[in-house]
Amino acid sequence: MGRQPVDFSAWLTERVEHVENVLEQLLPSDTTLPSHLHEAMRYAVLGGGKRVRAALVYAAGEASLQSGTAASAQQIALDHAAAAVELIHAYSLIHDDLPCMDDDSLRRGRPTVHVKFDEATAMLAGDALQPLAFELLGLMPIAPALTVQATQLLARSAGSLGMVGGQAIDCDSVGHALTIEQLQQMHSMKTGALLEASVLLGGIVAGAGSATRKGLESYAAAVGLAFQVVDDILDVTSDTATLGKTAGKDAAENKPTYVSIMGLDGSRDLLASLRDQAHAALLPLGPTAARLAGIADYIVGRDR
Ligand code: GRG
Repeated sequence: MGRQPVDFSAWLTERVEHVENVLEQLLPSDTTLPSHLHEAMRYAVLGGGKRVRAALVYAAGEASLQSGTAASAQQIALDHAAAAVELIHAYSLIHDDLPCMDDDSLRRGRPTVHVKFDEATAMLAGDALQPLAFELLGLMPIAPALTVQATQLLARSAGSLGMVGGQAIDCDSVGHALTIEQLQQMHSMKTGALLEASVLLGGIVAGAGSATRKGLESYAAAVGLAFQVVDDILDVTSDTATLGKTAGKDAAENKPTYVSIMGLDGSRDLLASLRDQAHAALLPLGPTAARLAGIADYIVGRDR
């Protein structure tokens, strides 16, 4: 992973393919017992997904490297960190789609895991992806102190003070009016925490100093929120075929969203200001942060 002078979309395509291969190799094979469980884990993780979180890990790594080019140990560590966040994300999607949560039958344009397999297998596949993510962090060939920081960060972002806590607030809020502050709190935990952790993991693995970490944190907060604002807009403006998941669910379930609270125009204005915030946060990092800037634009402009 050097500073290839390729444009952003070529870089992103290459990184998405790369992490797909990494995941393919790091997941247990579907011939390993219990093969049904491993088949479900592979089905959930492989063959779909924008891989935004993995791209954030790699881009933040690139922005943080001292020499500009990752040594091979750092490349392996970035691969493991990128795979780990995608595994946690895949587990969250499996569980979110279960009948006891969102009860959805379509994800990434395919039947959800409990529909393709069964509910117990889907639950166990999600359960098994979590420890695998932490095992991958434990295998990073970097200074143990950095591995400890990375592990603590991922655990905190995924747990009750992060993603799972946000999901709990979301479950409790259906049918209730939320203020914009409450909505923001819920999303910063449910979706923002793992996106932010992805950025910081890339920085930690690449040995970012405190000034760089500060810039990454501020960038990550803006991008994490922007991701959710786009998600709310797309739920209203896009369709099921394009999204690969059921469109229009938020309104159908009377869920509070940015669009329901601020309207479409207000949500788009917020999005534009979050993109400006993300770009401004990267200024002190200089040209090595170009990929992160590209991801901010990609997230704001995405159509699925
Ligand atoms: C069930 C523990 C537990 C947590 C679920 C993140 C989450 C918490 C649920 C996902 C529900 C959802 C649709 C949230 C909106 C934002 C979001 C995370 C969308 C899906 O992420 P993408 O668009 O998905 O990055 P791909 O398929 O591209 O990886």
